[in-house]
Amino acid sequence: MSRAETATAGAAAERIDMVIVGAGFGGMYATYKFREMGLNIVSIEEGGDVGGVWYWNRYPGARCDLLSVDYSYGFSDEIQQEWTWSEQFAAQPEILAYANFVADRLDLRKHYRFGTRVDSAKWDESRQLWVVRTNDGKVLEATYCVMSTGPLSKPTDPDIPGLDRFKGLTLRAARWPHEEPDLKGKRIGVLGTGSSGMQIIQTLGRTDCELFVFQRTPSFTLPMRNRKVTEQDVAELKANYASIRAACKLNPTGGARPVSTRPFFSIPADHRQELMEQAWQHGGHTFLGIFSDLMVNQSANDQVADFVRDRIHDTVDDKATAEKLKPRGYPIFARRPCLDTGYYETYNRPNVHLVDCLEDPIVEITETGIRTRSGDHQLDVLILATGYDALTGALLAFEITGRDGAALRDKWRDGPRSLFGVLMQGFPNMFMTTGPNGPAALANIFTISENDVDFIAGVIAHMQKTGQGAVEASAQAEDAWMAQIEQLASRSLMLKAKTWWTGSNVKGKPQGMAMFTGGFHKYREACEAVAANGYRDLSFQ
Ligand code: N01
Repeated sequence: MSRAETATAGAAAERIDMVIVGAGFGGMYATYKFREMGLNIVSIEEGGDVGGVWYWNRYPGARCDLLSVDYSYGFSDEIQQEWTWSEQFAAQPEILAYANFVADRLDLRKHYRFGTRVDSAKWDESRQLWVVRTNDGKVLEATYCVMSTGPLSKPTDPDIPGLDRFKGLTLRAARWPHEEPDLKGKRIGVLGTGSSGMQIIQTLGRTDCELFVFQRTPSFTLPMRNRKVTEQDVAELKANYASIRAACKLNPTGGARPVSTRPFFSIPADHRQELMEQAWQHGGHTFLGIFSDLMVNQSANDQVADFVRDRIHDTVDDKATAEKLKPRGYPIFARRPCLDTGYYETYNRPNVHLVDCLEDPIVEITETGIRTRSGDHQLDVLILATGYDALTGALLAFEITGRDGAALRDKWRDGPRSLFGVLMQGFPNMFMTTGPNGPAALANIFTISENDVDFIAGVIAHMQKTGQGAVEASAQAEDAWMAQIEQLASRSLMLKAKTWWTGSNVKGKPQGMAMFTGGFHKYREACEAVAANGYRDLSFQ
């Protein structure tokens, strides 16, 4: 198909086969895959270049807490052979360099319109195409839309009065400036102690500044124990990529980390202790994989949480501070676990001060700092690491209108609904990658993205072969998938925490587990089963 100009509501429209939204790792792979299929594509990205979250999140200490080997594409052997990671857990500059390397290697940039936002996408039933309007006044008319907008791309500001009043420098973890701000010798307040906040705190805490940590809910964190990748590691990795990638597809995490089949209480108490000690020393997410039932057995979960609380007690010199840092009242791993490098040790430094906002709540932000119930904390810089309107936020940020004028916002009023987080009933020819009802943030984003894009490519190839113009999830298949998500989640302890996983971090957002908790391997099997039965769960026109 070739590009052509048509007229839509007065604006000249560009007719293409597919619009892809996002230049994160999902959107980049989609851009490559659908170009290779011969589709005429335009990819849109709000940021100035490729990288998605890694383009925006340039805060001090930003680093991935998944192993580099997992956090990379497996679809191209050339790419995995040509690229060499320097650390087991890569830092943001190296991940961004990887995104740029892939974009150069596959010549992806020529398809992108950077610095551009989608304002609306509307399905035109009579012409069976999407009319997509962007903030530069342009109109695209596309047979297919692929939304690779990312589960964590719409940051949220804290709901605290006075945020606009602060006269010092306000920085957001998720929108960190490209020019490094001068923080030397400053009085810095950090709001938020999730993965972003912790990385900032452990990094800035070691520099020349006075750091005030405003902690509401303490998070659990495990030692990362990062190290440089050796020449031998690289040789082994490059020789074994094929089997590693194949194993990832069979793994609930979509990654290489082993996952135990042993329930906690099936193991003698002294051996359990030994396993936890070993996993703690080994570092990374190993700890998560040593028992099979941590997310369904509260007593097992309590004992593992106690083990971690004991490590906090051992590490933090001031025992009153240690008590404040100990997470309580929710199961360990029911909020996304962080991996740190000396996070708790940071609080042994004289320039790092913990403000416990459960005991001493924030009242307001003033011109000169943060006022808590006990008094004023004077600050030069305020860093917001206060999280995201996750999973659905980026898609609901603009207007998506499906068949019969139905708004996505209405369809998702009580929470997101779709088949696999990929297709939606009522929204023909619109696809998502790492969408909200897939494993999204619970498994490796690369493995999911590759699975989703390949699945969509299969659907489109089937449509081309059978001469179909439009596809969506059948109502029955979507309902069955959503029922499975609900049933799996009802057994899990994940619903017992206040977290972005369940939408409870955003005021007014529908609450509940929107993600598939059955593991990446089961998710992949479900997608493959639909393809294997000739896509009968989908509805074609
Ligand atoms: O966000 P979060 P994040 N007053 O939602 C606090 C990925 N990620 O950006 O829990 C006071 O986890 C809030 O407190 P509370 C990863 O998947 C990965 O850190 O609501 N505090 C919480 O402490 C991660 O899970 C990497 O009580 C307020 C914090 O802000 C996800 O991104 C690195 C507040 C938000 O924590 C999100 O992590 C970074 C208020 N009014 C991120 N409002 C790696 O790979 C919010 N908070 C390492």
